[in-house]
Amino acid sequence: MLKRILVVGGKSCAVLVLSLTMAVFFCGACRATVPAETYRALQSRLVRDGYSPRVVALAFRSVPAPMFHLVCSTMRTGRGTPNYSHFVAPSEIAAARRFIADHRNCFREEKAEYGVNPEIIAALFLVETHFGSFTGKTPTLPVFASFAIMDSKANRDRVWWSISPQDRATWGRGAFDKKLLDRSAWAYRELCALFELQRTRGMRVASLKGSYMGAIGWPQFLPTSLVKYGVDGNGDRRVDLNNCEDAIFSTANYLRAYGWCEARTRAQKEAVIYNYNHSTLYVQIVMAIADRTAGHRL
Ligand SMILES: [Ca+2]
Repeated sequence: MLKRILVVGGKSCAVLVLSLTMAVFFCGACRATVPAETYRALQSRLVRDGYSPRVVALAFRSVPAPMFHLVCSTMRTGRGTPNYSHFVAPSEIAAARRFIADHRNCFREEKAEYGVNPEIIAALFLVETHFGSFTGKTPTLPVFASFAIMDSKANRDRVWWSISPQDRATWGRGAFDKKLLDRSAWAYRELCALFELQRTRGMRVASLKGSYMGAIGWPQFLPTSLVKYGVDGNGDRRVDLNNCEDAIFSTANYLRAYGWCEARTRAQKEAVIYNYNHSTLYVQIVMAIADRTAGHRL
């Protein structure tokens, strides 16, 4: 069956336990009263960029106070290297094989249309969310709104004086400001993608939830990737990355767009996965899972 690309897109981040812990923590911060001026400049910018004033106002009506703790946590230095090694435990490889077997029909259709091997999709889902078990409960819009308002010096000052003296010394104010300004620009693009999803696909962006860095669904796509690569895999004319079939087709679409099907050498395949998450360790573990999961029959 030909699947309809509702074009809506992807990517990840994953330390699952950390995600969950932080999601609970940050949701707690969501109940504070929000002064009207907090997001005023951000809302005005969205309207200037062409989004409906009514839609923007409605979306921000229940947005909680900025998650300064979240922003601060991303500016801590000296954080440890993530450990992905448990993902290649025999029980995890067995789970990946079982996942492919349980969704054999969907993978057959995906393979016929996109040509992406199931084991690489299964490996990504395993590392990202353990096959949809940990997609995150942090409201997505407030995450991007919190980073987007870091274009204000007053907001950066607040983060600066909330991180430790050691972190301030490691960063230096110039590099710290540059990093947060880059994050602000990134978050604004993602915020625009959310409103694009609402405008073109009717998604209710105010109700979207995901990781504490704004990644959504089984494959942990960012909104910009959802816009570009989201695919309706189950034929209900919606793209929902918390639906397994939609997640499989969307991830296949993403990988094909980044050249997976033309990649012949190991290095070429690794380069495709690197686009998904800019971490060499991540790439190595995803490839290792796929290697060990290969050999199934569709
Ligand atoms: Ca669907």
